[in-house]
Amino acid sequence: MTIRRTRVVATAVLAAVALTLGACAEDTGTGTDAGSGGNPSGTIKEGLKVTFLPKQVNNPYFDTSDNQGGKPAVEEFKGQYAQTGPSEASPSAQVSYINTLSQQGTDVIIIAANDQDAVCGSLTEAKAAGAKVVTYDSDTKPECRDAFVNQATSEGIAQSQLKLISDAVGPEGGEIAILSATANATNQNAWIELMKTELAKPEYSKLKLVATVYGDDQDEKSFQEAQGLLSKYPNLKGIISPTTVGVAAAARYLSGSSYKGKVQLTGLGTPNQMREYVKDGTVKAFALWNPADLGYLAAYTGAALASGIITGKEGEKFTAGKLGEFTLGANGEVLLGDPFEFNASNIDQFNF
Ligand code: RAM
Repeated sequence: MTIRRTRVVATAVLAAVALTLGACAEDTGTGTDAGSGGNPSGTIKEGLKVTFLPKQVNNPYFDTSDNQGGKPAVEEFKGQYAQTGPSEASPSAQVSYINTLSQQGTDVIIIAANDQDAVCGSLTEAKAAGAKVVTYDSDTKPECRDAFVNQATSEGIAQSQLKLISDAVGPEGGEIAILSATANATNQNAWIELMKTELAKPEYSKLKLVATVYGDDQDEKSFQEAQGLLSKYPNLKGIISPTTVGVAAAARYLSGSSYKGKVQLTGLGTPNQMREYVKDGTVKAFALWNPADLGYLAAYTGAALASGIITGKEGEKFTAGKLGEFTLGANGEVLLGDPFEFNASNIDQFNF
């Protein structure tokens, strides 16, 4: 199911578009640099070897982005799809996988980086060996890859998370905490910094961030960290968990505890993992984008690079199959869209 782009804050519009299929690709570039190095009228080469390297395998979020988004895209342009990666999202765990992909002559490596620096050396070697490197979900430093496919702006994600917890906690406010993924995750760290900026706004003056803890995108550790937050901060009113693994684990903990419905929880979750907790009253609303669209767009971005249609410069344009035309923004960034809000009224319409 494709989620049409819409702002999480525009709830009236949300309800109306929740079921609308079809995507409207957005222009993200300035258009001032026409991207002289690319060939916009070129076509995607057949037979490209495209491999996805997520933060970790066996995470439903990445199963959806890669197997339900990346794979169909690669099949559309007649390439060879694969997914590989570590079972734990630790900073250097992806290095040996990158080296192997490089040795195998992989044309496109699509990576959600566990650390913005730790994978840079091996990615730079892979690029020197001829691979095109696309980051998706979680970026590296820009010089280590050719393009970054961002699921939504970091500002938009931070704003949605704060609005959701503020609405759930209510006007009295109180103490809140963040349960994140790994301490090195580029994406979560960017969102957390911007959540802190957002918290300084007058409308959130009654919310007080008392702790940020890390569940490392492991279910059991995330569960324990949620439990630990409640024992350490008995007045806690809400938790934001901007990770699909963390928010599902925290929901399971709260749902089976006396805090259910009293301590509010929001975050970034998949509808399938969160459905039961929305229905049992543990969670009022949470957000995400469509991970399959993210993987689909990342595959087409890599293919456009490997086919010389784009080179990674701001202003270059390419077509990403059913998602339409995209324009590269500053630092080779391609933007998928806006975060989307899931709640009791729409969660049954989604299956991922
Ligand atoms: C987890 C990962 C991923 C993040 C989502 C929201 O699956 O940490 O990087 O984007 O949550």
